[in-house]
This record gives sequence, structure tokens and C-alpha cells, in this order.
Amino acid sequence: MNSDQTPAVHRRGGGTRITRLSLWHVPLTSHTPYHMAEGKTCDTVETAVIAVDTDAGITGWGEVCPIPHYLPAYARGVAPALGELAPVLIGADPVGVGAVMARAEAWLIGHPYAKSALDIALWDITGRAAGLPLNALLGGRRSETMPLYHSITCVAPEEMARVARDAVGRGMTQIQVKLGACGDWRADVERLARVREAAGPGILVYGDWNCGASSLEATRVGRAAADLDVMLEQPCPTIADCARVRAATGLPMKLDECAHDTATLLEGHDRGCMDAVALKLSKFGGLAATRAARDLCLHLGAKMCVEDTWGSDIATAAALHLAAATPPGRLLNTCDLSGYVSPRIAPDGPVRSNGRIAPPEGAGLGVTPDAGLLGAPDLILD
Ligand code: 0XW
Ligand code: MG
Repeated sequence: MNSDQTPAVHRRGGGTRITRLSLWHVPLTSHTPYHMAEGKTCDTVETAVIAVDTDAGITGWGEVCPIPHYLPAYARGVAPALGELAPVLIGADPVGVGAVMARAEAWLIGHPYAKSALDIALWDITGRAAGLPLNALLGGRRSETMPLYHSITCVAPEEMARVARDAVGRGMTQIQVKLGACGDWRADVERLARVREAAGPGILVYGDWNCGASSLEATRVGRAAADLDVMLEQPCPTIADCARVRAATGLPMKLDECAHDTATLLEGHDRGCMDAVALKLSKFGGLAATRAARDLCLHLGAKMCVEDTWGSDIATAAALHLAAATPPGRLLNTCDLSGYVSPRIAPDGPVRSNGRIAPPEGAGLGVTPDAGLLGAPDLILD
């Protein structure tokens, strides 16, 4: 489409219309610096917060927080994507989400992380217009509370074991052990062994390389840890290599970074290395796309972690609503992203309690961003 063409904005008689888009960049600082393989880190990471205003007086909120060097996404990419989409969005009816997002997809192909924030905001509008929490619109609430995992930064094995013991003492039943940050595969064996012992029986322990291992290193770690009750997560960048590690170690495997659409979910399943999978909203392009991924995973049999890459209360609330609408027997866990960082963008957002969390109760996302904290927007489109 040429940029001088006017996109078709379909207006429904008497319907709600989008009047303005606003964007803020907010730095989120981790309570504990968070180290992953290959020098990836979440110390202070910028999150993109958007507000979609309507002529009905309803504002919807969205958020995406891409971790640097983690996925093909960056926080400052949201502003140009929104600018590109503005002609399709301003004046369109947001209620129901799917119709306007289909036009957005036709106008700007791809960019799922930017569309994720937009999609969340449109769901928030729809839920507020209906007077219903998002989990009701996403299939209905299936759980009162959902299990969380606690992710431990890749530091010395003994320190990781101490953090795991503390987390389990506070009710956490699932522990993610970051691996590979120091390039010594024997230290990763030690990390898994120490955390496994500290966590105690019945606790799920899994080691996540965030794509930072070769199949050789990951296989050596997995075989040395093969008598432990542990799962491995995303050791290598490709599904083929993850499958090789799965086959050589016999350890269950969770896919994360390389499972991001229908084709990769099917490939992970076909190659037999998707015992579990991280469904991050911004990999798929928001709640509707992740709900479709969720439904495919129900069919494929993979256990699901419903979350996002990183973020504060808006991204967390969105993920919690989808997690709450997912059959509990198939939900591996979810993540209280906002519990790892400050500031809290919506101080009324949910917090973990005894290793579990509940979605917010109000209409839409059910969280109220702190206008004072956000200040003036960095971008306004109207
Ligand atoms: C995306 N992370 C780095 C943050 C979440 O807590 C989990 C983790 C991952 O890669 O699984
Ligand atoms: Mg991961």
C-alpha cells in the first residue's frame, strides 16, 4: 500500500471510535540484576506503555517490554509502529478487537510485539465497555489462583540454591534456574544440582539457557544431570538443536524463544521437544493471537507458561487474565513480571501470595495505571 493511500476505516453506526493514541517509555529496574546466558541482562529495561482513548470516554491500556537482545523486538520500535498504524486506528471501532486488528495486520504486516501492546489496550476497552474482566471474554475463569514460577538470575550455584530455598519457603512450587552466564558447563550442572537439592521433593526445577548453549554443552549438562528430576528450557537457538538435546539427555524440554507462532509450535511438537512451552503475549502479537496459540497447545498436549517477556502491571494483568481462562490442568504456570521490577505502573495490580496469583477483579484489565508516575506522554497521535 502506498503511504498516500487512505486506509479504509470501517465505522459502525453509533459505535465507539478511537480518538487518540498515547505512548510512554518507562524504565523498569529489576530488584535483583537478572543475568542470562550470552550477557543478556535485565537490570534497567525500558517498557512501552500505551493508552487508547475513545469517544465513549473509555481508555484502554497496553504494555510491551522487550528484553534487549532477547527477541526481534525493541521498546523504541513501538512508537514508529504505532505511527504507521495510526491512520487505520484513529476513527475505528475498537470493541471486539478482531476487526480493527485484522485491518492493522493488513496495513502493517508483522511487528507482533508492537501489536501486542495495542491488542491488550483494545481488549481493555472491550472489557470495560462490557463491564467484564478480560478472563470472562477470553473463555471464562477456570482458576481462582494460578501457580507462579520463580526465576533465579544466573549467579553462583550456592547463591541460587539460597534463593530457591527462600522462594520455596514462601510457597513457590516451580523454580526456573538461569544457566550459561559464565560459559562453564560444569557450573551449570552444579546450579541444577544445588537448586534441585535446596528446593526439595515435589518442586519443579528447570534450567533455562535462553538459547545460549551449543547442543554439545547442553547435552553434557543434561547427561551429567540426567539422574535429577529437572526439565531443560530453550538450550539452543533452533528447534532442531533443542530436539537433539531432548533426545540425547532424555530430559523433558520447554521451548521459549523459538516457539512464537503456529508453525514453530507445530515444529516443536513434531520434533518431540515441546513438553512445555512459554506463551509470551508479545511473541505472538497479543491476547487474541496467544489465545489461538493456547488452543493449539491444548490440542498438542504441551503444558503452557502464559506470560510475557518482561514488564510491569499492564503486561502482567493481561497475561494473568489469559492464564485464568486456560484449563488449569494444562497451565504449567504464569509469571508476576511486575513483582520483579519497580516502579509498579498500577499499584493496585495483583501480587503473589504463597506461590500463586489471581487476575485483577475489575472490568477489562482491572488495573489503574498511575497517571502521576507516567507524566506527559512521549508521543500523542490523534
Ligand atoms: C523472559 N525471562 C527472561 C523473564 C521471565 O521471568 C522468564 C524468562 C525466560 O526466558 O523464560
Ligand atoms: Mg525462557
